[in-house]
Amino acid sequence: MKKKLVSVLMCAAMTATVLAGCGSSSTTTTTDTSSADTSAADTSASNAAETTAATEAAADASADASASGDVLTIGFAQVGHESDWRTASTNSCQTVFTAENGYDLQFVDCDNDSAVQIEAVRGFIEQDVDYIIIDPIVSTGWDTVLTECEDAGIPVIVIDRTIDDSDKYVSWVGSNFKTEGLAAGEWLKAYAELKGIEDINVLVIEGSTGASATIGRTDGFKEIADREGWTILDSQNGDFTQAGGQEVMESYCKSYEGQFNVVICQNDNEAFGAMDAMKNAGVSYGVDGDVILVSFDACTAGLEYVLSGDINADFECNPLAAPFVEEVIQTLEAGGTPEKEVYMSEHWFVNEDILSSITVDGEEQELTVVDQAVVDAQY
Ligand code: GZL
Repeated sequence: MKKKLVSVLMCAAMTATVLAGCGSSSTTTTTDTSSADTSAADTSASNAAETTAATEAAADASADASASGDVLTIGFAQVGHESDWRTASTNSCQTVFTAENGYDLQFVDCDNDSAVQIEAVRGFIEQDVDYIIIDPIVSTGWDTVLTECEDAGIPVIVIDRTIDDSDKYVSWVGSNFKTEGLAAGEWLKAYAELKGIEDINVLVIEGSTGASATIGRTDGFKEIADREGWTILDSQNGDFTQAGGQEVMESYCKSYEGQFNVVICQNDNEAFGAMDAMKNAGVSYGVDGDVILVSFDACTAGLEYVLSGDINADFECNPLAAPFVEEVIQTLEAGGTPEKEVYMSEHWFVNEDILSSITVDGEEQELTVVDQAVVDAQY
């Protein structure tokens, strides 16, 4: 018998933040807060404030649960521990779904193994948890186990990466990965024009094969590359890890010596590895180098490299989904219907103050020049 909260306050701030600009394009808009005219530090602070408001509102409700003795058991099947982004994502959930907030979090690190992740979800069904959270390692192969969750009467909330072969889940909270890829392409086009760079020869270090983040970023960037006639010399899997990024970049430095002037890393940890490989191969990169280096995630360490000029531009993917997942759960507990899609707010970070915005999918989106305050405010 599932434990139900006896008394649940509706969250005071039922906000699912959808930014009109900065990388979010949503088919489900409940709150539209544009950050187009505020600095990133202010916006990061306002995002933090929104997150805090969401957390406080939901925590008030869940604190009632704790006080009344009702505890919600949450099963969370996490991708793994491959990157700084993943650590921030895990920390977000472990900070929100605590005993004092009225939760019992059953956390499984699936170590980037899809079979382990499917079995972790089956384990949650056997445990008869109240809710299941999944960050899907890959986007397919989910309908069978999601049907088992549905048959067991356990609501599923998907975060971050998407599930593309089943809709048997209540809500998805995450980012538009294709928009991130498009933004990287549009920035590169505008940047190259300003710098008078005509020939663009790109090497891509992709994320994990089959991950929707990889698929979206690859498709988005390639759309601009095809439109602009750029050459993508190669595109290989670096598995979202620093070791993977270094290994692929070492191979690229041998195979494409002197042929490339742009490297796209699909997350910061790959970029850290690629920097080591290029340094060892005597290839200069960044604002003062021969190779333009672009990354995704914009974790704190990534923004430090943007500040130093080692990374030219970093396209954020926001890992702090847990407060919005808690709002979904509290809505369900109160008998409400949560949004099916909740898009996180994101920013595009650059080193040089030579371009104020780019146009992505017809929307003008602000670029944020990184300073120490921006780094300090990051996740
Ligand atoms: C994107 C997320 C990706 C990050 C990587 O939402 O799934 O996985 O970009 C992480 O850092 O490994």
